[in-house]
Order: sequence, then C-alpha cells, then structure tokens
Amino acid sequence: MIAPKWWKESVAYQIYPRSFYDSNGDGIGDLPGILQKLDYLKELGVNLLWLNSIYVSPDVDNGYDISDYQSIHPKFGTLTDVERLIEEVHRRDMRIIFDLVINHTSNQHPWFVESRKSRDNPFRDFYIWRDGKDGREPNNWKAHFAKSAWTWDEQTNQYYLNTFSPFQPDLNWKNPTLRAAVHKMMEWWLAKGIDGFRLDAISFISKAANYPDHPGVEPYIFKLDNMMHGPEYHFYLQEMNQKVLSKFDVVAVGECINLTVESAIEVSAPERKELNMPFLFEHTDDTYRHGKNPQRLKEIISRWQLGLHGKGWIGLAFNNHDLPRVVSMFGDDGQYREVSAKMFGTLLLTLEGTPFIYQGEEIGMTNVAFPSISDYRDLATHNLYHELIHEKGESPAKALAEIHAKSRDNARTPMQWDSSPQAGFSSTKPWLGANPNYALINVAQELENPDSIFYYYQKLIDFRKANPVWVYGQYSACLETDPDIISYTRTLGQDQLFIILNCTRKTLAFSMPENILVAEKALLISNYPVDLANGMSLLSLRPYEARVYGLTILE
Ligand code: ISL
Ligand code: CA
Repeated sequence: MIAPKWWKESVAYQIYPRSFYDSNGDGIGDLPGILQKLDYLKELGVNLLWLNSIYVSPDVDNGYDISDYQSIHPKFGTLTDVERLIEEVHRRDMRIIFDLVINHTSNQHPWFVESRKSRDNPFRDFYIWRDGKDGREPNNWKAHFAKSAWTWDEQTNQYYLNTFSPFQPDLNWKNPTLRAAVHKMMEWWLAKGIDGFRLDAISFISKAANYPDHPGVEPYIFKLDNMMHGPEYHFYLQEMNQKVLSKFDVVAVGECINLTVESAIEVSAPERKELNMPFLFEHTDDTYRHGKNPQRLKEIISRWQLGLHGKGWIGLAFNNHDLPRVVSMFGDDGQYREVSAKMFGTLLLTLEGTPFIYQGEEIGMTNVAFPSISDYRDLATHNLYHELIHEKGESPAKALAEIHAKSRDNARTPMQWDSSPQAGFSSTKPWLGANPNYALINVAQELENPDSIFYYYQKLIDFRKANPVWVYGQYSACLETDPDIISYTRTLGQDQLFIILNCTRKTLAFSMPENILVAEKALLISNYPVDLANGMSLLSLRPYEARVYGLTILE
C-alpha cells in the first residue's frame, strides 16, 4: 500500500498567466484575471494550480529569466494580488504552487549585475566564471537557446556559463552563500502561504565535475549529459528539503529532464527526502521527436507505471507551456478532435501519478499555424526558424511547417473563453495572437454542451477524487502485443479498473483479456455512447474510443 498524500490525490491544472485571462485590457493575462476564473476551475474540479513564472523579469524567455524573485511583474499584478489569490484559492479548497527558476537568473538580476563588475566582487561566485581554453570557450557545450553555453564578458575577460541563453546566466550552486540566499527566498514564499513549487530545470543545478567536453568533433555539441545530474545534485535537493521544504506541508515538483525510472525514484522516494515528484517527459519527448506511435507510448507507460509503483511518484502531463497541444501531437485535431481529446484525458486521469491538465486541454484547444514567423513570440521558436533557414538551408515554407508542428507558442496562444473578438481573452490585441479557431473551440460553447470535452474531464476528475483505486491502484498491462490499443487494469484491494483505449483513427476489433470477467463489467465512462441494443459489439472500438470499467474482484 502506498502512503496516501494530498498531492498524490490532487488533480492539477497548469495556468500560463500571460495567456489565461486579461482583466485590465492591456493584452496580457494577469493575476486578477486568474481570480475571476477560479470558479470556472472549481467547476472543472481541479484542486492544485501551478502558475508559470510571474516574477519581475525582462521577459527574454517569458519570465524564465527572473530579475527579482520577491516581486511580481507589474504586468501580472502586485504582491497584494498574490495574497488575495492565495486566499481565494484556499477558500475554494484548492491549492496553489508557483514556478521557481533557480538554475539561472536573468542577466539583469542584481546578483549578476554585481557579479560581472569585478573578479573580486562579493557576488562573483554566485555565477560560474571561467577563463577560455586555447583561445575559445572553456568547453564545447551548446546552450538550449544559443550556440555556446559560455558567454564572453569583456568587463572582466572571462566567460560565464549559461545552460539556456546568454540572458540566463547559471547560478553557482557550489557556493553555500548562494544556496542559503535561494533557501531564504523560498521560505519567504512558503510563509506567504503557497503550497509548493514547480522547480524549473532543476536537474541542471549540478554539472559534471570540471565541466568536461562532450565527445565529438563539432565545435558546439548539444548534449545534456555533462550539464546536469552532477555529483552534488542529490545533496542540493536533500539540503533544500531539510532547510526549507520539510518545514511546511507543501509539494515540490521537479522539471527533471532526461529522467530514468531509477533517477525518478532517487528524487521522489519518500525516505530520501528530496522532491515529491519529477515530471515524466519520456512519452512527450518520444512523440515530439518520432511522431505518434501507440506501441512506443504504451511501452513507455508500462515501464514507468510498473517501475515506480510503491517506490516513487511522478507528475503526468501530455501538454505544458513548452509543448504542442495534446490533440495535435498525440491525437487528431481534425475530424476526431473531440473523441481524441477525451481519449487522452482518460489516459491522463487513469494512470498512477499526479495528473496535470494544461489550460485549454479541457476544451480541446489545438496547435496554431500562424502565416508568418513574425507572428511568433517565443525565443526558442525564432532560434529554430533561424537555424532551419540559415544553417540547414530549408525553404521558409518548410521551416514554417516545422514551426507549426513544434513551436512552444502552440501552447501559449490565449485561452479561448468565447467566440467574441480575441477569444474573450482580452478587450485588445493580445501579446500573442489567438488561434483563429476560437469561434468553434471555446469555453462558453463547451459549457453549453453536455457531451463536451469539459464535462468529460469533469467526470473523470470526480471519479479520481472519489475513488482511491484511480490514484493508488497497481497497474497491470493488458493486450500488450496489440499495436494500436492501450489497455490496462488498476487494482486496489477488491476494486479494479479496466481501461481500454483505441489510439488510432481506425475501428478496431479486440478480444477481451482472459482475466477480465465480462459478467462483472460495469462501464463507468466512455467517450462514445455504448448502445448494445443497437447491435454494437463490446468487442470493437470506434476511432479513439475510450472506456473505463469498474470491476469488483470476488474472493
Ligand atoms: O522547451 C524545450 C525545448 O524547446 C525544453 O528543452 C525546455 O527548454 C526545457 O524543458 C527546460 O524548460 C524550462 O526552462 C526553460 C524555459 O524556457 C522553459 O519554458 C521551462 O519550462 C528555461 O528556464
Ligand atoms: Ca492584463
């Protein structure tokens, strides 16, 4: 039996504040806007909110370059708005966690402004400074959003390390004074009453000893190995747990990139006292790189469900602010948009791990295809476009097609509230254009339709909150060799769920797994009407059909 915890039983919802709801007509979503929509979220049933970064930032990377950890960016509101929001969230029996970007800061952060002034500045050692090697950078690491992970600084004739962009210098976690400053800031936030953090890029806080080159001949190599999971990684997490997290009843969710089952257990096993859960990315990374593939998806899911049970815990998501939309990347955003949205919702909410719904997922929002690169705002998208055109020699049309499929802005277009101009998100032109399909896909419409994706999610969430087997049940794979169907049971005591999901646009026949007793079947939820009287066979699945049965195991 797994130790029960509120954060295992929660259903989480990620809010990208900039694109959620604009309350004051400046085109940018804000905290009062979130406040106005809390009842909507309460109606959906989610009870743990994660807000993307809202701190003061020059916004080179939409708030993932923080220049003041203890102030709110004026475009989002004030500290008073935050306090009000925390209070109103709690009044509705929900919890709220904030994003925390502590692998790096903005280059405008006062710590960095000081650090770069002189080699003997008291803040010098808050960042990672090195001399060059053989007339070039200290090593061949490529950054996420730049050619080199090192940036030359003329003031002191040294390079600083930046895992992401030159505007995001990495903090030097080896320095105990820096760590103490970070801990103090975290404690300040927790004392304000937030219920935890999502820790951005946390696996990068410890680098391989002495910053070794990546093997290879190219001048800059993008490989994460040496940039993360360094020797002090677990020490830093345990210290943070002991000094900060353990003093509060909060949750810490890590964005731990390149995670394996073993490393997930290391960061989330309760006895190790590090984080509560890392996010699983293997399924999203795989699909992002190789395209839809139900067979690979089910192999990944099974391996994680079996490997982690009773040993660790995981955060589950098919979408976030860095990824394309789930219906576009995993499902079908055309003819089967609604059923495929519901099918992936069923998968998300019937696995072991805390589910995170990304804003708009509950209404089946899709990727966007803006006509010009100038319509995009994301730094990584512009970098990718530049690389495709100038380094790979692609045509603008081909480059744009790739952007349509992969851009992080797919997830960042304004939330579609209704069919009025700007999707009801704002009274003015938003910071990033709305997806033109808002007239057809929007919250108002979903709330009017009893068969909508929204109400289907609501039902799944209700089940999950009321039945421990949905949260704690042991996973066992069914129909393992079927290439198109994902199927499994979850078992807790005498309660069992049987889940069967058609991951394709085809109608498929299947045979009931032997251990599932037909007579005891009870359909709890499906994304199609099941009308046996009209000759429908229980042994065939329509495109993207999803069914969840609740069974009782008789002794
Ligand atoms: O989004 C990605 C690629 O386009 C990922 O590699 C992403 O950069 C990585 O998962 C880290 O993401 C986090 O930190 C970044 C920030 O840009 C992302 O929005 C954030 O989720 C730097 O802080
Ligand atoms: Ca606003």
